[in-house]
Amino acid sequence: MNKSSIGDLAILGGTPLFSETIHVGKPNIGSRDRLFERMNDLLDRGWLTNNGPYVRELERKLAELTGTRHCIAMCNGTVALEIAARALGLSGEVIVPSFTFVATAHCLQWQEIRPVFCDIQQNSHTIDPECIERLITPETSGIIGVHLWGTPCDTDAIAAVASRRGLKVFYDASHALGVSHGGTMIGNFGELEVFSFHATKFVNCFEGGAIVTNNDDLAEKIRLMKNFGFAGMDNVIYLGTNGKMSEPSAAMGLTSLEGMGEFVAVNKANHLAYTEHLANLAGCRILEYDENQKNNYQYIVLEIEEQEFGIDRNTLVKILHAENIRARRYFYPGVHRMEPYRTLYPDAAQGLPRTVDVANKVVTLPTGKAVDPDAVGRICGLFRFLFQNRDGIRAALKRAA
Ligand code: T4K
Repeated sequence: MNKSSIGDLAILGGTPLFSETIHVGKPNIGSRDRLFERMNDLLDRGWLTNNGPYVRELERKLAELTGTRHCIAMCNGTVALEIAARALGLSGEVIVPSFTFVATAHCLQWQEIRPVFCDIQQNSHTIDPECIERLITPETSGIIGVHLWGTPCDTDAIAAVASRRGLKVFYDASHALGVSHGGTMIGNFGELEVFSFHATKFVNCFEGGAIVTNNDDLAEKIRLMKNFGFAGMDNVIYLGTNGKMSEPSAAMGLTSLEGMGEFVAVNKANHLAYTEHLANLAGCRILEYDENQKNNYQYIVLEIEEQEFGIDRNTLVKILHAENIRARRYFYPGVHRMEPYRTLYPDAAQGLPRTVDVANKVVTLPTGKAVDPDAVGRICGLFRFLFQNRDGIRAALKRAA
């Protein structure tokens, strides 16, 4: 039911717009029959992990999709990032954006490499190559770019800085499976790229990740590293860890990959519906994708300008949650304002004005197969109602506080 008066808002005691909560990050479930077939098959086979046939098939399919020479599947994206940094021999300082999921920085700090936080470009939310240049010191060994929301970084500018200053570059492509950039698939930029297949990603392995690269030696090293350094039975030739993906995860991944075309179509239709419904709504900008490239449309990202919209982002999120719309403030407050970074590098915010600004106004809205155009229409109808009644709502919330 749509809202007709301010008192209808759930935050003020009205009935929530949705009787069941709709989440950002609700997993896309592909064919259950195919998944259960694969589960039965792997149980019958009695091969549950350690480079099983489903993991190898998933690696082949991901390499094919990204057009890369090698894909190494892993237990999750975070371990893949840690292994990536280690395989590239990064040390000292590495330049990363602060506006990202905390794992991008943790993968460095975990192995005592200092993440040096870099600002983002205002429109794309990706790392700003000009800021990178200013942060380079004699201790800098590399750069991690993040294709945030599936929006590719400015890879040409980053490659130019890196080659001028002798730095290694890799990309956290956790959000960017199936995306192309200048006609080249994500997976082919930098020394390597890392994907996440966490349950909340549009293609998922329950938990999972992968590194793709076109470098044969690097791929070999990564394969050893993710399997304790084993080069064959009883033969350890390298320091390694356990980064292996299990067969049930690969079974989910293969099933999810088969549904990818459908998931992208649903995400694209939802993105279009949000864009049309929110067009011309003051103070509400939806992040666009480059329609000349391949996109996965897995995030619906809004920037809320309080002055124009009339309601600040944090209050908006509380209103949405009361209506059973579990919107998220990704990636608030910025990694530099989380521990241990806040304590270790208290001055970092000074160089990050755009990160702080964007982190204070972004909200991500539900999409994926759990959301249909009707739900998008109702969510956007609520946004229009909030905008039209902004003064009264602010006053009513103040009285209720
Ligand atoms: N780099 C980047 C840029 C990343 O975004 C991520 C992960 C990584 C690296 C690391 O990759 P992994 O090591 O995770 O493979 C979630 C995910 O846990 C995380 O994977 C993801 N980024 C991040 C953006 O989102 P939280 O802390 O928001 O998770 P949580 O539990 O609050 O769930 C998010 C929403 O999804 C909730 O509204 C509920 C819904 N949900 C979640 C799960 C797990 C479901 O509906 N079903 C589910 O099974 O981090």
